[in-house]
Amino acid sequence: MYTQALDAQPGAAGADDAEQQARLARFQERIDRDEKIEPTDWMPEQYRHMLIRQIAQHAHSEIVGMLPEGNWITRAPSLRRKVVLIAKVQDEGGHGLYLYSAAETLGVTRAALIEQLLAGQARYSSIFNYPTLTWADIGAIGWLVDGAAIMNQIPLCRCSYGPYARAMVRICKEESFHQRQGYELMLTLARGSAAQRAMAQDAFARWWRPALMMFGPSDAHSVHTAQSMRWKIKRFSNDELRQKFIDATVPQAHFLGLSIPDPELRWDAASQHFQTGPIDWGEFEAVLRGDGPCNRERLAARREAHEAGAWVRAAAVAYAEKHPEHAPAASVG
Ligand code: FAQ
Repeated sequence: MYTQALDAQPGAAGADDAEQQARLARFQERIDRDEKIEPTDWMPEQYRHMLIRQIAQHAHSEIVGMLPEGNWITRAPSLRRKVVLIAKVQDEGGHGLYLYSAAETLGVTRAALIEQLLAGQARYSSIFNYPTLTWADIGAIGWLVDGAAIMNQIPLCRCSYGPYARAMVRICKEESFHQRQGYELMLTLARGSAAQRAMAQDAFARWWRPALMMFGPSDAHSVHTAQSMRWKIKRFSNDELRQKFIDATVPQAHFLGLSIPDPELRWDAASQHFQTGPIDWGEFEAVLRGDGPCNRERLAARREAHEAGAWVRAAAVAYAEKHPEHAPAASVG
């Protein structure tokens, strides 16, 4: 396993200071040359922790993110919409699995990460603590939440850590399909009856600001951005990505004929960007503290699913013990 190589690497404590500095400098040179860092390569402990933190949060977000949309699978208005929604929710589950696997290459186990999530000790994206009240919310999530996810995640395909970057390539392709299905759903509603247009407008009004918050705190308050960008984990700051998303999304809203739920939104000719009114960071912090509209409900649903799935895990272990010849190659040894 990759983790054995990590265990064997010399720790900072035992290394002579000058040697450690030289090693850190060589590591940074590799990053600056845009070389990929692979699991068996030497890496600073802080780099490894930074990646585990971000990849785990990302994986948890995908898994918890299945819940708001899963809520509408039984109520999708047509067979076609139901099939598409089931496929999308399954994709999110798959993304979680690729990401937990990427995190495992850094020396943590998926079981430990899931335990942290269920214990309420892990972060996942703020956006999934909002409710899906109407069918139009499914369109708004695809258009705005997947749209924001793509804006944030395309640069992660060039992240310096190989396994994360490679996982993101496929994830981004699937997220693009998700975004399009959401936009197509909104377009159908926007071109539908007055009641459908009102439903689309209402969903847009509720999801717009939480979608802007997905990009994280403003650059002035972001704890990790500077180091993360030096290590080319993040390629753009939170505010840069938020602005790209706003500039891409406002014309899409205009095309749909929806009004932007922000009276202060305006085109700024000098900067050539749309400017929004202030973001309610108090609300963002409340959601991160666990006091968002659905935080408790989401964790309760994950715990229930985990307990209900105990027999599946037990059966898988029993099967693996009976049939070691079927074990995946990566887990042997
Ligand atoms: N929610 O210093 P920064 C998706 C935390 S996937 C909750 O700026 P960083 C697909 C942050 O962790 C969506 N917490 O941190 C989908 C840190 O806390 P810590 C998830 C947040 O890491 C669609 C603290 O605030 N995407 O949508 C949030 O440099 C539809 C300080 O922040 C990813 O995870 C937040 N919004 O930048 C699925 C992408 N923002 O750890 C289903 C990868 C910040 O010190 C349906 N992640 N925090 O306790 C990233 O790009 C980064 O981690 C950021 C945050 C940009 C999220």
